[in-house]
Amino acid sequence: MTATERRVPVGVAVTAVLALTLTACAKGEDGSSAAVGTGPAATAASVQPGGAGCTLAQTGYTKMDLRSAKIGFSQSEKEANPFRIAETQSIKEEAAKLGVPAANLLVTNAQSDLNKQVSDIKSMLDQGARALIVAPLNSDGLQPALDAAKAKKVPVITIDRKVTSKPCTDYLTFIGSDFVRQGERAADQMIRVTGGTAKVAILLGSSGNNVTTDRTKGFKDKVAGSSGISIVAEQTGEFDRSKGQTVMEQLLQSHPDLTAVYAENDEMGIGAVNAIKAAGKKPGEDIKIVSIDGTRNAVKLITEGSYNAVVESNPRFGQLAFQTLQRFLDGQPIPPNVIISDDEYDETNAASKLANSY
Ligand code: GZL
Repeated sequence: MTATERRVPVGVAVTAVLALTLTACAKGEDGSSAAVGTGPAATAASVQPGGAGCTLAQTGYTKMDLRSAKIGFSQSEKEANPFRIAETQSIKEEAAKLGVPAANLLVTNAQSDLNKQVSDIKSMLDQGARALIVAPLNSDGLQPALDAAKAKKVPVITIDRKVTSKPCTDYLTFIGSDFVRQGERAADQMIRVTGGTAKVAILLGSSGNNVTTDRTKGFKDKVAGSSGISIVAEQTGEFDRSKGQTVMEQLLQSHPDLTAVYAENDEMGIGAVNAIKAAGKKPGEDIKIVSIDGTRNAVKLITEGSYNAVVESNPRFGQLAFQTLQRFLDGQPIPPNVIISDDEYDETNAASKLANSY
C-alpha cells in the first residue's frame, strides 16, 4: 500500500456518490481544495456500489435554499484537540464560502457530554435550524435528537463518527473515514518502523464510539499476522493529551521493556512523547510511536525524528458535507456512507507534506 492511500471508485456507482467523487476529485488528485489557508478538504474516496440511495422524495422533506436557511453544526468534543478545531473551522469556512450569513450558522459544542449534545441539537431545532450537520460523540444516545429533527423534517448529516441509528430514516448519511483501515495502516507503519519486532502498548481512544473500536480492531488484526509484534498493554487515554501522558507514565513503569506505542489519536501520542522523555528515553528511537489524525504537532515531531508515522484522519468535512446536502436537496440519491480518503505521513514525506497537516 502506498503511503498515500487512494481507492479508485470502481463498478456501478450510486450517481450521487460518483458525482461527489468526481466533484471532489475535480479539486485535484491529492484531495487539495480551493479552501484558502487550510489543508486539503476531505474528499469521497470509495463509491458505494448498489443501493438506490436516499432521495428528497423518499423522505418527504422539502427543498430549501441553503444560503437563506438556518443551518446547525453540533460539535462533540471541546476545541482543545486540533482535530476538533480544524473540523469546526472547515464547517464555518464552507458555509461562508457558500454565502451562508454568519448569523444563520448555529454552532454548538457538547464538551464531550452526550446529554448536552442532545440538548444542543434540540436547541438549534428550536432556533429554526432547517438542516443539521452533527459530529456524534458516541455511536448511541442521539436518537432523541434525531427524532426531534425528523419530526420537523430537518435533514441530518452525520460526520466523523458513525451512529447506530438508521440512514435515510433517522439521519441522511454518514461522511467519514474507514477507521478499521486506519488501524491497519497504522499497523503496517508499526511493522515497518520496528522491523517487525516490538513490544507494543496501545493508547485507546474514548469508549462508546466506533472510531476506537474500529481503530483497535484494524490494528490488532493486522499485527496478528506479524509474529514478532506483541501487544503487552492497552489502556484508554480518552483521546486526550494529558491523559495519554499519565497512562504512558504508568505503562513505562509497569512495562519497562516497551519498545513501541500505537496511539489511537495524535494528542495521546504527543502525551506519550512527553512521558517517554520524562523517563529518560528517546521517543522515535528507543520507543517508536505511530498514531492517527495528522495534526501539525505530531507531523512536525516526525520531521524532528521524535515520532515515526501518522495516518491521517481528515477532519475537513465542510466541503463534502454541504455538497452532499445540496445534492440531496437537488433530488439526487445519497448513499448511506460516504467514505473519505486519508493521507499518511512518515519520515519520507513529513517535511514536504507538513502544510497539509492541521
Ligand atoms: C475521528 C474522530 C477522533 C479523532 C480524535 O473521526 O472522531 O476523535 O481521531 C478525536 O482526535 O478525539
